[in-house]
Amino acid sequence: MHEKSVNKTVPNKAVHGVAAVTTGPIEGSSKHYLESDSLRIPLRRVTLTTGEHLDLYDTSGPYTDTAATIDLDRGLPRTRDAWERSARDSTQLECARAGVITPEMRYCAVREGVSAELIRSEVARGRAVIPANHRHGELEPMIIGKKFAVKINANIGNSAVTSSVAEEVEKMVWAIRWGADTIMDLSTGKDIHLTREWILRNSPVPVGTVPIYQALEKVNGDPTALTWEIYRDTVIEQCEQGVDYMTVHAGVRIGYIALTANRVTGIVSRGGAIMAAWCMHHRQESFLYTHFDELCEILRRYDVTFSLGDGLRPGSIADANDAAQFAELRTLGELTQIAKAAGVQVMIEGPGHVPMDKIEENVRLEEELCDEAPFYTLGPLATDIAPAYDHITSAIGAAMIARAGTAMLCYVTPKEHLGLPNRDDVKTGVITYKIAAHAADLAKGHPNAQARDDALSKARFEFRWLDQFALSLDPDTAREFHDETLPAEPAKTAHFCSMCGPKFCSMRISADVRQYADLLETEPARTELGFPQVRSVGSPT
Ligand code: IRN
Ligand code: FE2
Repeated sequence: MHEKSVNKTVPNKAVHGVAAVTTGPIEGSSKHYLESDSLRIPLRRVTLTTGEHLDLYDTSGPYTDTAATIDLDRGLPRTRDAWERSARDSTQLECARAGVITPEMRYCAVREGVSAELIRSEVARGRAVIPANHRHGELEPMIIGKKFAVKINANIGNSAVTSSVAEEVEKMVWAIRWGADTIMDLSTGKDIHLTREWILRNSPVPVGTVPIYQALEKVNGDPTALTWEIYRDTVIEQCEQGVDYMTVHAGVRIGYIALTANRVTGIVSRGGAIMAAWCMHHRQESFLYTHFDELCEILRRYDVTFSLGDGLRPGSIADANDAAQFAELRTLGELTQIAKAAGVQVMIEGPGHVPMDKIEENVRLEEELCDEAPFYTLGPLATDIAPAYDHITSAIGAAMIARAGTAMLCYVTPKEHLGLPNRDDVKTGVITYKIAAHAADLAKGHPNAQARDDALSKARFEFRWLDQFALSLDPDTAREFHDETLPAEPAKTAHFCSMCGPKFCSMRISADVRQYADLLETEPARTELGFPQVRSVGSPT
């Protein structure tokens, strides 16, 4: 039922459809590039009405260039193919260990505002990953690790019921416009290979997948008919296309399944449930676990990063931090060692649904068991009682877990538990998660994070409405809300808004307070009230 609206927004024109998604610069920003050693790193420049500007990390790809459009058939230029090839036969992890700084590392260093050496050492230590398949030439590399800005992932992809290829590419472009650092194509319906091909050829951000979904399509949805060979061939097919990271639920071992028997919500992971069904039917250990070495060999060849899946994550507050969840985590730790020994980059997926008091333990255990491999969590939702608002229930947990050291957050949209997200849900999910990630960056003292808050606060205090919009995560909605009551142009510099009206605006009265202070006639009077000796009215500093 809820899927209906999706098909209405964009005509189902399959591959050759004309994109209906917004491209071109974000309101109040323009695209710039930083040239550094033959690399061209994008940034988003917010030019303020004061003449100053602020440069922001830019995930949006060429789509926010002036007059940019989506050209589905042509795809993005494969700029990365021309980069020096030293890293082409090995992984970022192997290069980092050998002391080699790759172009991808230099690219990430400029984006993060840190030294390339810090990037290299964090990758070498396995505490950060650069998901970058050798075959994803369209990629603008990025790094995931707790020393760097907290990243967010947006899940897109069709289901058997709804959505076309063009729509999925549009969702990707839309998600990165608002700040998604990576996207995952979770398509399960028809045209899986084609959908992924078009997403990859048009995506400047890393693309992740869950290969077991496509493998299941190949056996017509019957988990018991899966085989290692079918799975392996699917992984190779996706590696060849350029997928940058893959969720592999290899920690769901047959012996752990009974631990979920008394849970309130059993196994909620799709991949986890599929593998549990296979193990129980065949009464055999998971082929993902028994063939893990071979899987490492394949991923190493392309430098595809493992995202070790949390197939036994808690799907309800009642099940958080239980024996099944932590048994799997221990196995993920063991697999992390194997993957890293094989030169493959690894991150670890985490929950799920977790009450606030049990969140930190998840990070502590993950770091201990998995040798600080980057943690990548789905929320977690801090309560179960708000379907239709699970972007919020989960952003609460996401902010907390990111502050505790999680490197990437998988977004949750308002449609979670209810239906496939449409374009608006994707934007809401991304903006909500940017809030969680940025709040964590601030608390962690990440360089650059606070500059944006300070600039916005200053604009707010000085009634520079246009600057306030431009600096916000969602300028369009901020302006729309403001203009709902005060649409006239002069209101863009007015010293009040319709929330309090002119007489009750605390910021305006606060400016008066400063003026009164400046009118205090004698220095002793100033000193008595504790004001500094000299200051200028409305000084922005
Ligand atoms: C992230 C952390 N834990 C799970 N995820 C995401 O959930 C994962 O990256 C992928 O997008 C999706 C996999 O869902 P299942 O198959 O585990 O339900
Ligand atoms: Fe859930």
